Amino acid sequence: MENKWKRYTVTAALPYANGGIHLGHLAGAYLPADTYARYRRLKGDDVLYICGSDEHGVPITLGARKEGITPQQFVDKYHSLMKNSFAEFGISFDIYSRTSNKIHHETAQQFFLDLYNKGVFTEETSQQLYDEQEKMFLADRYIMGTCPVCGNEKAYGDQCEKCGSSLSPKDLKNPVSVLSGNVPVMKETKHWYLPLQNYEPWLREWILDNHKDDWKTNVYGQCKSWLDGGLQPRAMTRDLDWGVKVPLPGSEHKVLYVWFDAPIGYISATKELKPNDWEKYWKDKDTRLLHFIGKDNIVFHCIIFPTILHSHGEYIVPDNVPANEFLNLEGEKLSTSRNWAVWLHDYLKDFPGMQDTLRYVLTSIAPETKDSDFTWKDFQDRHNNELVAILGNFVNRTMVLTHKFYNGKIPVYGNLTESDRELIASIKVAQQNICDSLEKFRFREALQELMNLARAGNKYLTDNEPWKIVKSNEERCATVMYLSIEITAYLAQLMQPFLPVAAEKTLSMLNLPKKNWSAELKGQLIHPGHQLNEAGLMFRKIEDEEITAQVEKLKANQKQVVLQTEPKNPESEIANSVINYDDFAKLELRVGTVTAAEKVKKADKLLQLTIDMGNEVRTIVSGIAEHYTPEQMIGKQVSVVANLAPRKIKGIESKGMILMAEDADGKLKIVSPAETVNSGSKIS
Ligand code: B3M
Ligand code: ZN
Repeated sequence: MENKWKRYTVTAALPYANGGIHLGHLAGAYLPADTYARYRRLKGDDVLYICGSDEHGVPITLGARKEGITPQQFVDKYHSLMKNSFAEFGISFDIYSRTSNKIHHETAQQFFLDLYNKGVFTEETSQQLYDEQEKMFLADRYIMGTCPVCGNEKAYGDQCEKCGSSLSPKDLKNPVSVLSGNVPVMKETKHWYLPLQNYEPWLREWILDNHKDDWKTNVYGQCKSWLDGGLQPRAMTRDLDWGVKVPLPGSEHKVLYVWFDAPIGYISATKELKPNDWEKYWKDKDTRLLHFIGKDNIVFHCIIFPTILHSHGEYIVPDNVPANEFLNLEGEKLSTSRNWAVWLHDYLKDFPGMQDTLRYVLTSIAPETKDSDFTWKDFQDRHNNELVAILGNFVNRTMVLTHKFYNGKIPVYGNLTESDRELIASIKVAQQNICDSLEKFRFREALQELMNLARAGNKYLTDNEPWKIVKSNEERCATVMYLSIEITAYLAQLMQPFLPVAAEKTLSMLNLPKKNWSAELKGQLIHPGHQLNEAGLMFRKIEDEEITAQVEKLKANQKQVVLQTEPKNPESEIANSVINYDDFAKLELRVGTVTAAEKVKKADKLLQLTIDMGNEVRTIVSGIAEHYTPEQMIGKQVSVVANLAPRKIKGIESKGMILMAEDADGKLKIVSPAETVNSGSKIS
């Protein structure tokens, strides 16, 4: 296949420096991009794989505020955590930079000035949402409310994560400040806008006409619906102190919008890596620019950033944006706030040296066309039943037998049978299919092709049983072993983009160098007389206990976070627990009158209360025995959560819960109406 591209600029979304790297990140962007970059390098292409930490934006300032440290301390901490886990995992970035670097601030400011001087931006003074208590304009993730498109009540000011719509704070219904929980007021401020609507004809032609056939349908479909919905001007500046300063006079407290500066981070990183040579990776039409991202980043990489690049005039735009859908975990959506995630730094500790297993599993279940699910059981099964039993087993059998029969020296083979020739042809087919699939970003399919070749190898050994004919038919045995080693050699070369550690091991056992896939991966890779090195084990088995431990850890850590969200200061308490009126309205709160009370046997803290709720009498078990005697409770009016699902406590069915106020010294006091009301009165 003739390749029209001179070089490749491969980017993976810059992760926010606000946590670790989890499996969802890996499966979404970093792993497919890494596999692809490795493939291009093996083909001998000029490729740069660019990434770095995104250190601006509200996720950073909110995170720092929560931890009680400065944004700089916060990003320093998470940048090194992420950088280290990527490196240890073997993601082969050519550079992993960060957007707090000086070179990035300069590059982003210059880019902004270039557009400003070209007259690209419109300048608008308008009323924006403002938090009076915090004395701050509320942009992006500082504001939450109901998505006007899908009704999600937890949409952010810049985006609804449920339906993917790109939003402005003023689009939200019932907006609430994430900082104070207050309803914001309107206040005037000036900003610079990118008039996306003016670029709609260009975007339509570029995406809808020119990339109908080569972009993934999920990506193309999202772009089409945005374009059909009509584009709006989008502010490229914000009233904040953390970020890249707006390089215009009178803008001391304004910074560039994080989605303006972050993608330019790809360019700054390239500059940092290739100070004298970076331009051809961004400005030459023969360079293929590819953005690997998760689906929540599509609008930014397909509409906004390309418009920024295009309006500048000197830059190329992406040729493809192979965005993935989401990876779920044990049937549930990954969530960093609930800590429902498997963190890469934890994985590397628990499964040292087993990077390839995670690569294998995440590629096998890659959410390429729809969301997919990672489970620890499936992880174990795929490792034991596929990597160990198919690939590892074939390589191991071949190596061991060759050492046993020929002291590891490749024998002279005899005549080839029809089935031998078919086998040789199938190697070529596998190689071609792997390349074709990788070219189309179909990583799952490519990996399947690799495994099919290993399956064919196993079948060949089993069908021909060389161990039975080693004495009786020396020539045939030699041919079978020779061809098995030849398949192993192809497997070792072809597994490199997917399983780099295993590939390295196998090549070293085979005593072979890496081959260039374009020039050298053809014909015989192994010749009679070649000496193999010692055989070693490629993969160990994963035991049931290891998997049980992981599942337990996942659940335990999830609980920990629930406990930790106990507020450290009242401010963050409010920030953590903002709910909509609708959430509140779901609670049915009523006043009840205690008509009887007794201690619950064998439970020091519990009282069993009989409560008159007006039109019914209920039993509620409550943890107040250390604060009230049964006698004190009788006749008291209490506030009851009346629609709580019934629960058995010490064998007693408890229907509802009574509200308590906790004093500073830990004493509980019942919450009662100030004056007596009818039993069953609604609290609202
Ligand atoms: N940091 C969003 C994210 O991590 C953002 C990506 C920037 S790519 C230029 O999902
Ligand atoms: Zn929505």
